[in-house]
Amino acid sequence: MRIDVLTIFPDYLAPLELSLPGKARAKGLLDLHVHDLRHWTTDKHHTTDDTPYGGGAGMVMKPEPWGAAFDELDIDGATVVFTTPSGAPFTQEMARELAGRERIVFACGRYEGIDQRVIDHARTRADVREISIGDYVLNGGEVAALAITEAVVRLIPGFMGNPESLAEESHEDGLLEYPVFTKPASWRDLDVPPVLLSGDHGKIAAWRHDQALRRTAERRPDLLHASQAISAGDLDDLDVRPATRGDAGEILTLQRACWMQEAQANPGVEIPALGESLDVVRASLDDWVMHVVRHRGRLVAACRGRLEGDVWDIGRLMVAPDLQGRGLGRWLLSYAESLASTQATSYSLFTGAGSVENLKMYKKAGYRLRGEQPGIPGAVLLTKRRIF
Ligand code: 6GU
Repeated sequence: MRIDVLTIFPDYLAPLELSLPGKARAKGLLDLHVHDLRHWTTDKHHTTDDTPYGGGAGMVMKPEPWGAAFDELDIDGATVVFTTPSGAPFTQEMARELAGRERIVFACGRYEGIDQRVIDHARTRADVREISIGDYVLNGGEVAALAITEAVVRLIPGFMGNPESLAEESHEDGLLEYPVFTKPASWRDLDVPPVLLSGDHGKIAAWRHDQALRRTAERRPDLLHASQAISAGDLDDLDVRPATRGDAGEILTLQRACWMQEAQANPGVEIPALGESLDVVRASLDDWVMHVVRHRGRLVAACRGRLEGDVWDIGRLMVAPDLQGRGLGRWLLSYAESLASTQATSYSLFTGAGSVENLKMYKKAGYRLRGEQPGIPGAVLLTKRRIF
């Protein structure tokens, strides 16, 4: 594989000479070239930026040096990666795909970005990707090019001594990695989990899978598919998506079915979800982020959330009565948490003071009782701090 990096800070890419990419170069698997974009400027100040047409803050990278660099580096047929915070999020899947390319050219943007015509022009000559490495802003795309290169190069066939260790790593099977331990078996009064010393490989594999699931549910519920919450094999093909107005009728039907048992568990308590009309349910979809779960077309579960100050308020967590008790509600709760906007620092929800099963599940999921829910006699408020 040949990689070219175009940047106005070539020194930033010095680490590429080291460690993993360095090893790949030594093995002859990687031919790496870092170029200073200023080489293709024509004025004596080596200018690479200018003010934006239409006004606005910051500077924009001018097209001419990029064009000249693309011509000299002959990008035709290559994969050109523009690193930009407005790109598509970089994933392990993308790394795998890029590892199969003959030639990658990284174009590292600085300032407020690169003149759009540079990207449009590159598209006529090369396979263009605009990639971001996360939801935060760096001063330039150099660190991103470094990160992407490291993730890609270690996947080049023949690079890794032990290809199995690639397959077992975090994200490859869609779950976070399980915790790992080494000798000594006891250290500062902390013991290695006994199952790992048992020699029972079946038990060890089951424990690791369980740990991976727990971690993923806690830290990255967005990676979990609902079917992983369900142990009985007959409930695959779950489809989760944002609710639309067309779902309102089925939501109303399901919520009446689900809150009926709440009415029985909390005699005399007024339950908002039971009394609502179709119009109220329909209108609520504009005020809440509601998602519905379908199993082979049937609406079987739903939940909703919205921001109240810095609290992500979760509600209408419902699972069809015939499908309860399989972990779907627990999964849906972490899914509802994962929908929280970035400003949320905690989650809140309420349930009937007499809803023993709900309370058990919420407490297990880390929620603490905060007393009565204001405005709804007989209901209790539960909250949980968000872990970032
Ligand atoms: Cl690729 N570039 C910049 N400047 N900031 C970023 C990024 C890239 N990815 C996340 N933040």
